Amino acid sequence: MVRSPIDGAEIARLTDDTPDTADAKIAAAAEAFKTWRLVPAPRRGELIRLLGEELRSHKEALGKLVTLECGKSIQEGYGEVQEMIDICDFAVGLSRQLYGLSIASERPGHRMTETWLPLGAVGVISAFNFPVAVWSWNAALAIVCGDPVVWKPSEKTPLTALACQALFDRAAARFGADAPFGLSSVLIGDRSIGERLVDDKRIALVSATGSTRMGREVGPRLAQRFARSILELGGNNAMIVTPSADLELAVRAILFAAVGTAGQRCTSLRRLIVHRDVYESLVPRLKEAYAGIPIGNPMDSSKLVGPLIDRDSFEGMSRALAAASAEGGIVTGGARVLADQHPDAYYVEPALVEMPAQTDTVRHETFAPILYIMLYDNLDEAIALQNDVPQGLSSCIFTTDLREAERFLAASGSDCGIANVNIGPSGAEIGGAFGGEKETGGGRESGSDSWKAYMRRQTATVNYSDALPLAQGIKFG
Ligand code: UN1
Repeated sequence: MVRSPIDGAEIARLTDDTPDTADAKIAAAAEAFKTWRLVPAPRRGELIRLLGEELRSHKEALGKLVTLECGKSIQEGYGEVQEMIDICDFAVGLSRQLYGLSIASERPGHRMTETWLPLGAVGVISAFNFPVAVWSWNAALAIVCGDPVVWKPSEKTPLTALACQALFDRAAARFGADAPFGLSSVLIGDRSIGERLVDDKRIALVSATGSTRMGREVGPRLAQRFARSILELGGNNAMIVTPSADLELAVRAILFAAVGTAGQRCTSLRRLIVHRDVYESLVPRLKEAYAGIPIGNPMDSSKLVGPLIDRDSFEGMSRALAAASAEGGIVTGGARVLADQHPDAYYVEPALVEMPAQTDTVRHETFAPILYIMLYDNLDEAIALQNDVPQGLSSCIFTTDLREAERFLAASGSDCGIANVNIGPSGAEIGGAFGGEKETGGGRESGSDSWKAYMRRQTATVNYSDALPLAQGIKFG
């Protein structure tokens, strides 16, 4: 049963895949690989171009479905579909740029190259909070790289996944007969279906987005069978606000990053590290801005904060606030609202928590709109605090001082996969590689050269001479 977090009402009932139907989809993907890998990459790009067209013409409907199913604001629902369109455009260009290398051989009459070849069927496991974009980052690249995709969406958001599959099927029908059956499919079900995907030898790579707890299970299972993984796990993203920061800009960035998507992005701002000299001018402004945030039905475009995904999530938030307050935190906000109108939905006031130190609760990722605020006196201390968490996804500094900005980006600066200056930690563009270090899992998706993870590298040496010189000058016989 699928429920909308907007009011808790049932919106659909779906039949789960059985072990047999899941097996058939994985088998079809493995079979599809045999022909799809031979289709020229620019032609594979044409399919993704058509998918991009479908997404463009259905942006509004799919954006609304995203909002209905996961509860993010309608602007962010549309933004998520735009992110899918962007990655399709990127992948189409990429389909003509899967460049290898030509390497100088030490042997006369020899030529060395490095070529990128299709890898095999790819499994995608995605979370509820970006129910469609994360699939598209993986699928658009994988398909251009020659790999079929089997997608296991979150149990909380299967409808948007089926909608994407329907759009893909339309694009494939327009593309023609060289799009094989099984090139893209969706597995509906609980974690046992996900486990089948992870453990199946026919799946060459699994790209999994979710909690660190999930990654700790998926990672070793894949390693056990020497399969590849792309892990996008928890984040605990911070902003350092320095004395020279443009505070007006900082407040706006904090609001979007900390309360957007009701704090349920892996890139959401969770920690604010504020210099003592600006603490008194920033924190009261922030409290004032928080007090005016419109909370409510995310389909109403005047509301910026929608509901949490479910009751568990609300309970997790309440537990974290109670723990932070027991550790000396001063909590502003955090109460449940609109409970009379929506007894089965969980709308909350975003919370600010002024902390005396970076405690265990702060170091833990709670997937809810809680922003912990801490003080600092010098930049080294602030960077140390920023890095002293288990996660390493995104980070940022607000400063107009060039030296501070560069120190933050240097080898001894932020240890995250994403480090921004005068921009919040969330809302990355698709052109860059997306992902992070430490317990975030180390994977990279989306832009830059992330495509290489979906291909196998082949080093080839061709001897066009009539001699057989050995490398390293070895004489053999
Ligand atoms: C996620 O929350 O899993 O940078 C992905 C961002 C978005 C993607 C978030 N482009 O916030």
